[in-house]
Amino acid sequence: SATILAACMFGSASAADMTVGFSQIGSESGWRAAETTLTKQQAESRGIDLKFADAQQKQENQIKAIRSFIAQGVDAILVAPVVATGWDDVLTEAKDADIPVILLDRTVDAPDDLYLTAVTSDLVHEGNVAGKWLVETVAGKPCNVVELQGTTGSSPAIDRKKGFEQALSGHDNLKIVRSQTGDFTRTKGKEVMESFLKAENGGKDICALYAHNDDMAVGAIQAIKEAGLKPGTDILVVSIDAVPDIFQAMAAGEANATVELTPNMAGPAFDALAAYKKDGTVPPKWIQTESKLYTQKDDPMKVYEEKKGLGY
Ligand code: GZL
Repeated sequence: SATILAACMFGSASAADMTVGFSQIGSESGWRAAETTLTKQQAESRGIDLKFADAQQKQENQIKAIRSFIAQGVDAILVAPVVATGWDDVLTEAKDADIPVILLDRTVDAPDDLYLTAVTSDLVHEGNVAGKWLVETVAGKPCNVVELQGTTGSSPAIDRKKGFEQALSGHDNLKIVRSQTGDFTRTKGKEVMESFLKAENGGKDICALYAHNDDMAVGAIQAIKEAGLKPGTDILVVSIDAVPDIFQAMAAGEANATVELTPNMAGPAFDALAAYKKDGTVPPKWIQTESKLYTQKDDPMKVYEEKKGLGY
């Protein structure tokens, strides 16, 4: 847009004089809510005027919001894309309006010249870390696994499933016997886990739960307890995000492992944007955030306290 052009021509501009539109998925999980909080804090601390739009997990609302940001002539747009497909047209409209788009925490199946960069973790790797932990923990014993998938068609649901299955391949003692979406929410995670328990001999035939995020795991833990079983011992629980509540569950012996996903995707995004605006520095197409395994051995209540201050 004109502002970016001017800044490129005269340099010296920082992010401070930018207006940025943020199309957020919704607040389906504790992690998502923390990402929103941190994005607003990061914008505030950098003097960025952030226009925020919550899509209630509907792609059509995200597309509407992006079109409105284009009409407003914002300097840049952040998008956390709820699903991976269906973005080509609206991203082309942003490109034609010379407005850079940055993807947060999820990717899209679209030509990569339609966005400036994507700030995400390695979602396949996260599933792989979770799967490897389970392989090592069951150590060759037969183990029927149930899987709570993330939002259908989202890149985390696709990639976390892929990574987990890669880790289990070659270990025939581990079998995924049920797999269904819990849409990344506690409520749906509990509901679907209740159906898994009923379908698997009251849960007696289930050895482990793999949930694509901690919120579904926390809902499932409730269902396991209501079925009279002990989560964390009768049924192992491994998930992803490392939100505070999973560490409380770990401290209570009700969850076993989680793979950390930072909710601060906006920091690297705004840094890339400021450099791009200041002197046209083009960032890599993928800015990867770290993934770290936490287990009950990692002093869960200490981690809980640390996390409570970080946007959660
Ligand atoms: C993953 C992110 C996922 C989180 C969930 O990058 O998109 O969305 O793991 C959230 O908690 O709903």
